Amino acid sequence: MAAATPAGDTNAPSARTLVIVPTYNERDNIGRIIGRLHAALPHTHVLVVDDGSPDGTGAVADDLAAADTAGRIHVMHRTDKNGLGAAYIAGFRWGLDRGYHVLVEMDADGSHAPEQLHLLLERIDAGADLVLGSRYVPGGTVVNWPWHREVLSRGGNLYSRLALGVGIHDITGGYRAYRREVLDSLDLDAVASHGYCFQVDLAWRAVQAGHTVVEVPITFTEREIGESKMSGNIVQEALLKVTVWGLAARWAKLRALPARLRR
Ligand SMILES: Nc1nc2c(ncn2[C@@H]2O[C@H](COP(=O)(O)OP(=O)(O)OP(=O)(O)O)[C@@H](O)[C@H]2O)c(=O)[nH]1
Ligand SMILES: [Mg+2]
Repeated sequence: MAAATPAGDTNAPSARTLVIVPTYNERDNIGRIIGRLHAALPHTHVLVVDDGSPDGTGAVADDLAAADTAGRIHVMHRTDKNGLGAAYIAGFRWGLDRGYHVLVEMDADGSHAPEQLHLLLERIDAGADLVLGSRYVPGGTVVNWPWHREVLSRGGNLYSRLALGVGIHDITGGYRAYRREVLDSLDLDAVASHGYCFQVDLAWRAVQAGHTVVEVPITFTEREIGESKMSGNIVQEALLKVTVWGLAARWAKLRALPARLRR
């Protein structure tokens, strides 16, 4: 499974990279995104995690896998639509069981440019544990997003940064690369978040476990084809959970202070 990275290194962690792409009704996107990925980084493997898409995305992915003589494309078929978080957890387990060293999250809708994946992988190879593709650090951009989506996203990130007290600018973003040790160290069974909250949840767990989390600027482009699965429930879940985690962390810090300082 190890193949030379663009720099010709077969020992770098990124020589064994699995890109996990969760799909729900992405039949017109999935072939494009995998084609772009393999044009940019031919050595990467892909796992499509399809939740029984009614539009037949799963069958399209199967055809792509059968046609890839290099055996780089894999498909997991799940019967129920259980949200992005559950799909990623299943994908992580699959990849960890098969010995991949780096596990990447990437949307199918083209919002995350495969041509920029090397930026994330280079940081992993340089020693980072978790690399976040970030829209909100210098050099990061958002293309074609309606203004209300950007306001919501920026607001959610600002709130998370303040509530959790972490210096991460794009903790809700879903373009990231994990060194396998990060996922091995986390209790994946305990992660029950969906949507954006899932992203915050995992980054927060990684920070708390003492892993090195870094951000690299990316260009995020609004999906051109297919429908968004974003909903009000997803926003509510994130707001509530981030508040609870932030309060819990502050409470734990306070309790750790000697009694005389608390008075
Ligand atoms: N397997 C699986 N994939 C999902 C589910 N919900 C969303 N996805 C996929 O997760 C990725 C992100 O979903 P999007 O609908 O693009 O959500 P988003 O990026 O937050 O929203 P937009 O910015 O509006 O596109 C896409 O590849 C979706 O097909 C789900 O329940 N199961
Ligand atoms: Mg999207």
